[in-house]
Amino acid sequence: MKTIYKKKGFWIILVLVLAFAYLAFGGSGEPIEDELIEEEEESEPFVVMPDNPVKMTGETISVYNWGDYIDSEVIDVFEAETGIKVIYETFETNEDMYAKIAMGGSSYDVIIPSDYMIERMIQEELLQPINWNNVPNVKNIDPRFTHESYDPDFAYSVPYTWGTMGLLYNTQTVLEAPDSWDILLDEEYKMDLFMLNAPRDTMAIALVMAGHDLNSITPSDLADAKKLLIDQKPLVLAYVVDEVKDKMIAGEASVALVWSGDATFCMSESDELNYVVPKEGSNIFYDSMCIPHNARNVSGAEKFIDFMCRADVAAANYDYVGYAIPNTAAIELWGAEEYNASPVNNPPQETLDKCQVFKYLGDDTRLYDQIWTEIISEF
Ligand code: SPD
Repeated sequence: MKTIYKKKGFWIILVLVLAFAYLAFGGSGEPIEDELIEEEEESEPFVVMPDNPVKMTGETISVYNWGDYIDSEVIDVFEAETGIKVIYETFETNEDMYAKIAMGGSSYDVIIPSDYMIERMIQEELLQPINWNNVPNVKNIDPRFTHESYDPDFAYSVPYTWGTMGLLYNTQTVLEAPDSWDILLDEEYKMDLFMLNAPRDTMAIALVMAGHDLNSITPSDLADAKKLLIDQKPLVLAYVVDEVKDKMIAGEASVALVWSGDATFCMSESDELNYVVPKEGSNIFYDSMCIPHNARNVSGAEKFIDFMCRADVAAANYDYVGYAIPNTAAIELWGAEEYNASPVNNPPQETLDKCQVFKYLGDDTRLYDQIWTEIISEF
């Protein structure tokens, strides 16, 4: 069996122990009290590539997912186990994904939208119900994440990841830990802030900053949010999505509006970064696997979704992607204690109580889109 997935922690400990033994007793047999050699983190396997991959069958499935949101080696294992080729495409925002599907020109077998977009796509009959008999690994999904408001009958969506929006900040330049969104308007961080290039998400935070509900459709609330974002523009270094991770790790700005999974990833790469969900409240989101109404290979889609719900696969994928997962068996396998110790994965109840899920806003969505276009076009 060829090992392809590695859990952080195990190998690093082994390497450190061996390094210590060598340094302490190597050569002369005398203990040496110098510092240990630090090695790159390695880890133990979660999922293995089969020794004898099945022959490719000619069958394909097309998967449409967010950028940087799957471990490509998971896809390799799926192909080797099933003989089904995965055609994989990515999008940056729910709105981009929706536009492509709603236009009707393209057909995908599996897509991974967020809550409010799932609600919209169910209403518009762009998704098909899932046959749970063909997705037995759904048993691994924590019931706390099923029957959510956007899919109350738990018929169309299989939870993939979840998280919050918050501030990722550099502790070397932001000396006092922020607890408020107000830092996003602080002149001290002029050209030192990244904002998300995602209309619904960024508008929601602007609404909260202006003292309004993050699902508001009241024109005067939206006008306040728009003004706030336009006034903020001189402070913004860039509106970004996935690029925010490399940029924050490289220390290019002090503060960024991010999704929590990206914060987890960045914090695993840099000790200088920290994450907070501001006291005024925020968004909690759920991204879920769905089968579009016009999927060509429904049975392949079900196999893929079932595979992604397998404990070993979801654990491996979490290890790579960093977003919190709703898969109890995978969390156990990855290490529940370490997983739950992260306040990013496991926010305190008082934080969660201040977070809201986005609702689909019907025709008023157009107001958001118009405002966002004006904000971005003037950048
Ligand atoms: N790099 C992919 C990030 C996907 C995050 N989804 C968040 C959705 C919030 N509405």
